[in-house]
Amino acid sequence: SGKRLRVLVDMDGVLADFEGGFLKKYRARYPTEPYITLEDRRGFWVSTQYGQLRSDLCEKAISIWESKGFFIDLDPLPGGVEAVKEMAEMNDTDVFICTSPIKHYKHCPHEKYAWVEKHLGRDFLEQVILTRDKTLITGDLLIDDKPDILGVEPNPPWEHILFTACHNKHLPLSLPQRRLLSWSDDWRAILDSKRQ
Ligand code: DGP
Repeated sequence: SGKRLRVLVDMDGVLADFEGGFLKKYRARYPTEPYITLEDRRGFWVSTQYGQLRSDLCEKAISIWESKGFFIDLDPLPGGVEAVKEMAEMNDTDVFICTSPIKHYKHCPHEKYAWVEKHLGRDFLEQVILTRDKTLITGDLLIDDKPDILGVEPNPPWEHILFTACHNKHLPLSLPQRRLLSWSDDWRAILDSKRQ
């Protein structure tokens, strides 16, 4: 009974391993440059932390995700594809992948669609939302690894569930924010808590 539940699921850092893919390709392209281990990552913006390590490393970091093949080559994070598929099969549940493309648009938007087709199937392309402003999208839940999700709408309708990632795992949770520690955590209970 009640209305349908709408779940928005972020892509990079939630379904696709952006951080692992970045580090692997950065080290391959710049083998003699210093790097930041995933254990030492702090802050959402990779380029900011690399710029703090040495100022010229900011643009070297950016060059990695602006390269052809970066987004399509990202590995799925453990359990994410399976969880999203299961969610989509649940009664009274709509799932959308809600992801912000980078502004260097040459490869990223295309490869995000290609990644969804590859890992979730062609029919799942219907569920893709590309937006730079997630506050404009309506939903009951937004599962996202970015700690601060801001935009032009000051009161977004969704509850943000912070998905744990290397860059946010040390952050104190600003109550009443809830976390999903991984896709092994109880995401079904979080969905159930929002049902009427
Ligand atoms: P989303 O996860 O949907 O909020 O998208 C954010 C995108 O930005 C995602 O592809 C990761 C990427 N990203 C991570 N660090 C940086 C950075 O320092 N600069 C830029 N431009 N993008 C970054």
